[in-house]
This record gives sequence, C-alpha cells and structure tokens, in this order.
Amino acid sequence: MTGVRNLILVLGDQLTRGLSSIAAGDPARDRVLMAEVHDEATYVRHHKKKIAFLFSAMRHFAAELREAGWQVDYVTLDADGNTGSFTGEVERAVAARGPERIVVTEAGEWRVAAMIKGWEERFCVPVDILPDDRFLSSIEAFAAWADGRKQLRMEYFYREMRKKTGLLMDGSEPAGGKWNFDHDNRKPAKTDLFMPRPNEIAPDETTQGVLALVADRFDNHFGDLAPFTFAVTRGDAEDAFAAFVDKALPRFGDYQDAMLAGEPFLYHSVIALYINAGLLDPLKVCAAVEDAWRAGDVPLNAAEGFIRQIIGWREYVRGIYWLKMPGYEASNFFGHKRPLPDFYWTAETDMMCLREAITQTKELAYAHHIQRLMVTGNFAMLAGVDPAEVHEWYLCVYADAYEWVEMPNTIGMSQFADGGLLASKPYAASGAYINRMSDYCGNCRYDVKQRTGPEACPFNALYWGFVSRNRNRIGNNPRMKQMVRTYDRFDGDEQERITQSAAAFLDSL
Ligand code: FAD
Ligand code: DLZ
Ligand code: SF4
Repeated sequence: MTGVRNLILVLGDQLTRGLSSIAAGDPARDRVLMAEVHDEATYVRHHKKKIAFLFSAMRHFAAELREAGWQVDYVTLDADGNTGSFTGEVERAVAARGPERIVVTEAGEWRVAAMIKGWEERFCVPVDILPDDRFLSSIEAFAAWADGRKQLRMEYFYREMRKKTGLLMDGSEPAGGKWNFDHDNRKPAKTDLFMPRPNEIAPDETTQGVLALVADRFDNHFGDLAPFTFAVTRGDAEDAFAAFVDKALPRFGDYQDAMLAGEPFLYHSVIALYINAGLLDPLKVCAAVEDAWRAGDVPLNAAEGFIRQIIGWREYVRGIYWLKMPGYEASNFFGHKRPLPDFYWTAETDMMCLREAITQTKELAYAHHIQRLMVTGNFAMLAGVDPAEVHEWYLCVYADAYEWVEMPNTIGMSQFADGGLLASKPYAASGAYINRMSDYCGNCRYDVKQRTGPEACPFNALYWGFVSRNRNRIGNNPRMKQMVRTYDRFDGDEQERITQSAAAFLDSL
C-alpha cells in the first residue's frame, strides 16, 4: 500500500483549480481521484451532449492537474474494475492508496451529499467535507438570510449580493440609481438583427475518444451527440465568454425575453454549462461584465441584467434548494398528475413554439431561459403535468442541468409547485405572450387569436382553464386577481367553450 495523506475526490462539476479541496491539498503528499461512473451518467438519462461535455472536461482537467504536479487517479468509464459508483470508486481507492483522510468539496446535489456523509463510517477513514466557496453565499449564510422572513424574494437577496461584492455599486448606491433595470429588458426580437453565434470548438483527440464512448454506451439517451462544439477546457470557455461580451452582451438586456425561430441563442451567453461545471468563475465573469459597462462598451441594462442572473438568481436558487431539501422535489401545490406528453422527447407537435424549443433542446442540449420558462414550462403547468416529471425532464435535457439549480427553477419558478416560496406568482401565460415575444405564431398551424375551438392556440383555453380551476389557490395573489376577474367577465357559454376546448386538446395528447 502506497499510503498517501489525503485522497481528494474531485466531482465532475468541480473542475476548478482553486476548489477548496484542492486548495487544502499538497501535490507532494496527496492524491486526486476523479471517476467517470455509470450511476452518475444514468441516474437520469442525461442528454448525450451533457455526458460528453462533462467527461471530456473532466479528462482535460485531470491533465491540467497533472501538469501542475498533482498525482491523479483518473478512472474512465470503460476502465477495468470500474464499479460504476462514487462509493465503489472511493472504496477501491481507499484500498489501493490507504489514505489518512478523504477530502471532498461539498457536493452540489443532495443525493451525492447524502452518499458522502456515509463514507466515514463505511470506510473507517475520516472524511473532510469542505464548503464550496465558488458560491458567494454559503448554504448557512443563505439559511440565516431566509430565517424569519415571511417571504423570500430574489430581489432583496440580490441587493445584499450587490453590496457584498461591490458589483455595479457607486459607494453604497446602485450604479445608475436603480437596483434593477428589468423594465427595459422586454423587447421582442426582430429578425433583421445581427445574431452572434457562440464560439464553436472542434473536438480534439480527447473529446473524440469521449464521443465514441458516449455513442457506444449511451445511445438510448435523449438528444443528438453530433455536432459537438462545446468548449471543454477553461481556456476555450474563457474565450467563448469573451466573445459573448464582445458580440452579444450589448443587446443581452434588450432581447433577454425574445424568441425567434431558427435563432436558439439570440444574445444569451451559453455559459451556464461552463460555470456550473467549474470552468468559469462566476465572480470573474461578473467583474468582466462590469468592466465592459464602465468602459462604455455595453449599456447598464445589459450589464445589470446579466449580473443579476448570476449573483442574484443563480445564488438564490441554490440557497432555496439547500433550504428545502430533502422534500422539495415532491412539492405539488396544484396537485397536478398528468404524465409528461411524449412530444417533450420527440418534438413531434403542431405547436410551433414547443416544436422549436424541443427540437433545439434535442440538437443542442440548450434552450434559453424564456423558452424553458414560458414555452415548455408554462405549457406543462397549464396542462397540469406532474411537476416531478417536468423536473426530471429538465434535469435530463440541458447541458447545464444539475439538481441544485434545475430543481428550484422547475419546481419553484416554472411550475409554482412550491406554492410561491420562490416566485411571487405563477409564470402562466396564454398564446398572446408568446406571440408578443416571438415570431413563432405566424408559422403555426394554430391561430393565436382564437380562444376556443380546434383551430385555436391550445395555450389560450389551457390558460383560462388554469385560471378558473385554481381560482381558490391563486385568486388572492394580487398579480393573479385581475386574471380571475377577467375570466369571470366571460359569459357562461364562453366559459363552457373554454372548458370543452381545453379538455378536447388534453384528451388528444
Ligand atoms: P444567460 O441567459 O446568458 O444568463 C447568464 C447566466 O446567468 C447563465 O449562464 C446562468 O449561469 C445564470 N442564470 C440565468 N438565469 C438563471 C436562473 N434562473 N437560475 C440560475 N442561474 C441563472 N440554469 C442552469 O444553469 N441549469 C439548469 O438546469 C437550469 N434549469 C432551468 C429550468 C427551468 C424550468 C428554467 C425556467 C430555468 C432553468 N435554468 C437553469 C436557468 C436558465 O434558464 C439558464 O441558466 C440559462 O438559460 C442558461 O443559458 P445561458 O448560459 O445562455 O444564460
Ligand atoms: C452529471 C455527471 C455525470 C453525467 N457523470 C459524472 C461522472 O461520471 N463522474 C463525476 O464525478 N460526476 C459526474 N457528473 C456530475 C455529478 O453528477 C455531480 O458532480 C454531482 O451531481 C454532485 O453535484
Ligand atoms: Fe405556440 Fe399558440 Fe403561437 Fe402556435 S399559436 S406558436 S401554439 S403560442
């Protein structure tokens, strides 16, 4: 037995050199363990591109650590003896290396965190679980912020984060005199605008090896593997982000909520997969955006909107996840039970908005926020789909999906399944919203202007059906009251037609 001091386990979404477990180590005395394991690749049937991205990024990170002098035990998925689980791989490493301690940065997902907690007793080796200081707010700090508050609202948390980081602050005041410029960020996109595309990286030899492995082993998973153009190294991820700042950020704010057929990225950054896996540093990213604003290269509504997503929403949803887990995954405020329609996997639907969002999800493992929230999410909520099934779908299909960020966005923000803990009102909308923010409806077989009947946009009857059946649950919400009143003003025949249309559509699914 070699007898190392610390065995440092680095998980697939911890690909950061400054990670607490690595920073606490010593290359001369410690050993890093990284493992591609079947259990992680299959606990949901992740999109093929997501698995390929992560395995390739893990292999490149292991190479980077070795170059920096670390001894790394890297277990590939097809290595002899791979047990297929973190527990099994740590057990083998403990037997082979005889470490004095196991060191790991806290896992992002509750499931894995619970697994790690059992190791000390199981292996009779002390396990040090270090905080993940890549987040601005620790799990404990968020819980302290939330404690005793009647309502948790992102906006107030976000202001705390602005003060804490000093981002976009002029002394103690927010730059530009306002904390939030969201009001300026609701322009529908125009087809004639210049659309930058994210950087596309040609697969190197390592990535090609991973692509062959994924094609062979995960053929039954959702999504297209080729073409694969994601960055898999820190350098390429940084270049992709720099290109975004240069080309897309100036319009990020204005067109943040817009949707256009054939333009999956618009002015979005497509960096969530890199930040979440550890290839980009959230604070550095925000500092670069502030610099671009201070240099006069981007407007304040773009810089503020972008920074809010990262130090506001991203941190806030993580705080909610750890505050409410376990149990949050079973939230079902509306008691929805419908299975997820098959077209979420096939994209075979006449509804143009859903077809676009799901087709690109299949091709790219990406859809932007408004597509996730107001198209696929909105539809599932209006149709009464079981939130647990919706959650599993989002966790499967996006390259940036990890439970700590996906679950609160799905269960809380998009399905309102937590009854309003995270969001101040359900993000429910009829076809009119999608028509305003996109060019989808003009090319759809349904008529967005009709409320009922076989030609009517299904979102319309479903929306009013949702308002009507949940009036006792949401009618007191000041932001939904108006909708209930509008429904009440429809005459009895129209209300009946709405009920019939919604039922006929749902039966047809
Ligand atoms: P941009 O639009 O360019 O935004 C910049 C960055 O801000 C993102 O990269 C991301 O890091 C952060 N961000 C933006 N919105 C959010 C948000 N609501 N919560 C947390 N971070 C945010 N995001 C994930 O990272 N992983 C998920 O699994 C995920 N699942 C989602 C599920 C649903 C139902 C919804 C409505 C949203 C989900 N989001 C998720 C949030 C958001 O949609 C994605 O972060 C974003 O679309 C990623 O694309 P982008 O990198 O181009 O982001
Ligand atoms: C998502 C994922 C996948 C698909 N595969 C692996 C893997 O083989 N090895 C690994 O270390 N991590 C993987 N991950 C990421 C983990 O699921 C993630 O680190 C945990 O969910 C904890 O957040
Ligand atoms: Fe979607 Fe309705 Fe518009 Fe068709 S008409 S694209 S279903 S919102």
